[in-house]
Amino acid sequence: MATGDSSVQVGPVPFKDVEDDGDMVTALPERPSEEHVGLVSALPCCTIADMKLRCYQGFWLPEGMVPAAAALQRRFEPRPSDVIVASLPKCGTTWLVALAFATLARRAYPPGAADHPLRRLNPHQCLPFLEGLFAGGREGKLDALPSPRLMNTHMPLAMIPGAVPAGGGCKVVYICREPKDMVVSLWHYLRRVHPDLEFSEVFDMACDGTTPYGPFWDHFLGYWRASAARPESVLFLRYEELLRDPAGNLRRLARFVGLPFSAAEEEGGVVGGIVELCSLDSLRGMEANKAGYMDPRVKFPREALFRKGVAGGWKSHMTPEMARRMDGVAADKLRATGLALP
Ligand code: PAP
Repeated sequence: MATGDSSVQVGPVPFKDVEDDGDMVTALPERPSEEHVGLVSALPCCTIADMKLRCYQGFWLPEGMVPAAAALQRRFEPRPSDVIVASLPKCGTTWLVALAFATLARRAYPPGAADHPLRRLNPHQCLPFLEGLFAGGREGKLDALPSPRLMNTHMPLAMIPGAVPAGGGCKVVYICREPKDMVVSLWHYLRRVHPDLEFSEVFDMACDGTTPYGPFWDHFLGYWRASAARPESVLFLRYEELLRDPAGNLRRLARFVGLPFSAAEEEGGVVGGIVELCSLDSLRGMEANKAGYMDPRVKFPREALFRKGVAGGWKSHMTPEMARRMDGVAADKLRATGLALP
């Protein structure tokens, strides 16, 4: 399905501008299609806030995404110039998506431009969501996009083996977050639609590895190991580092994708302009992020993506015992891997 690489660098274009399905750009399929029901229903199942998860090859995927995982494994063929933004939900996806889009598209859209796509679209509407397209049989839409394509996924690396095979593939930028903050963020998000959801329920599932796309440790590790083995193909970023030094990490990102900021851009304030455009306050203030839903069927408001945006918020949600338990799970699973969490 992959087409030849375009030598003319015109991408990335805001996906919503070329996608005719309106708000379905960010939508998840709720159920697997008829032809996949047999495959999916045989898998172990659990439920979080009405969302059915199925354990597929060791990862707990929203059940509508299982066929997408199988299809991605079989059919995803990246172009060498592609960039994939990857993350577990609630680890800083929206922020990284915005930063990556603003960086790769800065020639067409300087950060100060009044018509910048991030001033009229939610960041997620700017990128195709890989599994959303593959789940709905709409992956052909990727073929029509100009290079370089910028895409987004929550899938573990094991589900997109074509992304970084030895000696080929494309570039992947991953963002990792302190898992205690991730679980707090996930709970706040889910309770916008399920107000009775107990924090302890989401916490227990995270410790058991059964939150969406988890276990979190295996998700982190897949990308971590690939970044250690092929640093030119996988950039492993951390939410806490991005908070501490957004400009420094943005420069890393730009160098990694082969578009380092020039001296003229540095002098012209482009780095600061992108950091400012993509800051939590800036994005939260955009009309496109104040109204509307991530998915017209499941009413998660877009504004729920922009909450506190801090490191260490877990301290006001977890008892010391809960924190010890989750730290213990992470330490146990990550022991001797070289991956340390903040
Ligand atoms: P997603 O996976 O559903 O897209 P994601 O963007 O990864 O969600 O996570 C949302 C978290 O990122 C929220 O964290 P919190 O609940 O702990 O506050 C949100 O506030 C934070 N976030 C979103 N945009 C930004 C930003 N521009 N800068 C810093 N943090 C951000």
